[in-house]
Amino acid sequence: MSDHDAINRLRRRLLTGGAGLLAGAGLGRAALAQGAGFEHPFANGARRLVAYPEKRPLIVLTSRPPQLETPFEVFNEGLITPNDAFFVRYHHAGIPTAIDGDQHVIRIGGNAVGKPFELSMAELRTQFKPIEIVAVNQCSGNSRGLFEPRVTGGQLGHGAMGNARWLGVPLREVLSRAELKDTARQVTFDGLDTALFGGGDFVKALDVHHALDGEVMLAYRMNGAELPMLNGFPVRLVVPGHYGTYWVKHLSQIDVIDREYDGFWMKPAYRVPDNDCACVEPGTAPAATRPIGRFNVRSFITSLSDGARVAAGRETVVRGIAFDGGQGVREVAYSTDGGQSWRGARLGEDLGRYSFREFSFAFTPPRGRHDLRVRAWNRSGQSQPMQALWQPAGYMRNVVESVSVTAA
Ligand SMILES: Nc1nc2c(c(=O)[nH]1)N[C@H]1C(S)=C(S)[C@@H](COP(=O)(O)O)O[C@H]1N2
Ligand SMILES: [Mo]
Repeated sequence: MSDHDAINRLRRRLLTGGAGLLAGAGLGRAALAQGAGFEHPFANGARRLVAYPEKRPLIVLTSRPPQLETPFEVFNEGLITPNDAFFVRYHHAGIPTAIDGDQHVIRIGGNAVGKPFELSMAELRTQFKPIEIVAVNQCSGNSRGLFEPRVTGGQLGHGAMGNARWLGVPLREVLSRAELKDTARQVTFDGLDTALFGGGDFVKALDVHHALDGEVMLAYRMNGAELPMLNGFPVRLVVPGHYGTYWVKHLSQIDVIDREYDGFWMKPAYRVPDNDCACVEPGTAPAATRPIGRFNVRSFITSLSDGARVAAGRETVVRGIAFDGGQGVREVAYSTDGGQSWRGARLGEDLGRYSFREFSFAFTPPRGRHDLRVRAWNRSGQSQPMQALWQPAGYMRNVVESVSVTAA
């Protein structure tokens, strides 16, 4: 069987096995039967684990549209998040359930191009030189469920992120065929999903100089395979170092325009307080906002979960991951006494400055409870706050997290 047949078979499987599940009134019976319980460490944190098409059982936030979180243990299995474990985020219930990858085209236009054109997937694959970047995709609201005081929006744990090897064509190369005018100011991106129950179509925008940076890409492979349907088959935008909201899936329309785009999903949605910390006093509203941008610095212990038991008096190697918005991780420090004293962790394999970076440290705990914390710095010296920052949308949590373990 050729690669092509295999892919078609996959799409058909999705259509028959998944259409009812995805487009119907919610979860199918087959999926429900697999549903085990899962509890986030915050009020109303009870979730179900369900296997959607092309996915292993993931933590369900909503079923229509599907919004799925990666169980945190997955991040301890390796630096790359497998496609079948990669989180899923949609805004609208009108998601595509079957796409013929060979018929799909991206329309390129807008009032600031001299030459609008249509690009087929075959042209995208064969007429350009692809690039590959390992990059983290993280939802702006990752970890939102932990905000204090609580905020509205999807109550997520830490699983709305993932790290993958993306293969695709730099947007710059594609747009070079469109003869951009001097008036070009922003580029907008639209995908095949539609708003079934109101709310504007999900359209995002980047400034033209960002869109043309040679790294923003039209990705058609993820970890050596086609994109899973739920992660944007057959092509999505990858915006390295930037929050997932810009990574438009099932990309179908790109417009270069002569103004700042002000559609709902750029304004008022997905904005952060326009100051250095992107934060405000808890419970207050920001005076001014800007569109959310790059990731701040984060780090997580992955090999031990909160409440874990470890052997007293024996060396335990603790592992974890750190990442930032593209400077790259320079240093990770760890504390085993709740943040009173810190030492340097060992950094592991470097898959590039947009990737998760592994770290580890050895710890020989005496009997009792230990509050483990990790804190990362990037190459420009930015780090993580010891006290959580707050903002009304619940974006950009990056406080130093605490993992409490008991040695016995
Ligand atoms: N077409 C489309 N693309 C989209 C979205 C969407 O609702 N529709 N959501 C965005 C948001 S907010 C995030 S966090 C990422 C999530 O990517 P994933 O579902 O592949 O994990 O997709 C982005 N791309
Ligand atoms: Mo998101």
